[in-house]
Amino acid sequence: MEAGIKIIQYREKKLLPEHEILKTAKKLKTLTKKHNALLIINDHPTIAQKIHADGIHLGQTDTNIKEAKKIFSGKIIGISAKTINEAKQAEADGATYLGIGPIFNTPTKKDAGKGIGLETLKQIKQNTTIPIVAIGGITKTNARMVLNAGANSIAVISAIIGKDIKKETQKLQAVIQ
Ligand code: TZP
Ligand code: MG
Repeated sequence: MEAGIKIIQYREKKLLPEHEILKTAKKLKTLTKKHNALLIINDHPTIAQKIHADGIHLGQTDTNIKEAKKIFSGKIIGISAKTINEAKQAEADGATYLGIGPIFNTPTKKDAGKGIGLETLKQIKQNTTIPIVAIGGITKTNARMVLNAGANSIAVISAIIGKDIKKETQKLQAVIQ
């Protein structure tokens, strides 16, 4: 966040006890608030509610978006999509933004499937109106192309994690500004 990251998604895929996830989520809420960033919680609606997260991110097989809208009224609801139809449906259901990807092949998410590519991203952009957050295999080398293809913003894991996060984030910022 010191390097200008505006949104953090807490993505906890390990089978941790709920109180552990809650503890980390609370810490992240304090940190993001301090830095004027938003906190989105992946997969854990109850925890998102408990810590008053700014929003929730759901996959195609997670909590039904219509249900989520009742619980998270007024909050950000992001939906993952990898096809035009999924994206259009998510928008029609009331998603706040679309998480589109993987754009490129990535080893970070084993079950993500093959990268959908920039052409599909472009087509999804042409068929939807809500903001697109592109994810999957995005680095400082291809980030500009992803934005040019229609993404409003990018989400990254391996491009910054396990490295000098601040430095790598600044490099990314430099190519996307
Ligand atoms: N969803 C689609 S790809 C992906 C997620 C969570 C992983 C992105 O990780 P990386 O390291 O930025 O490719
Ligand atoms: Mg999920």
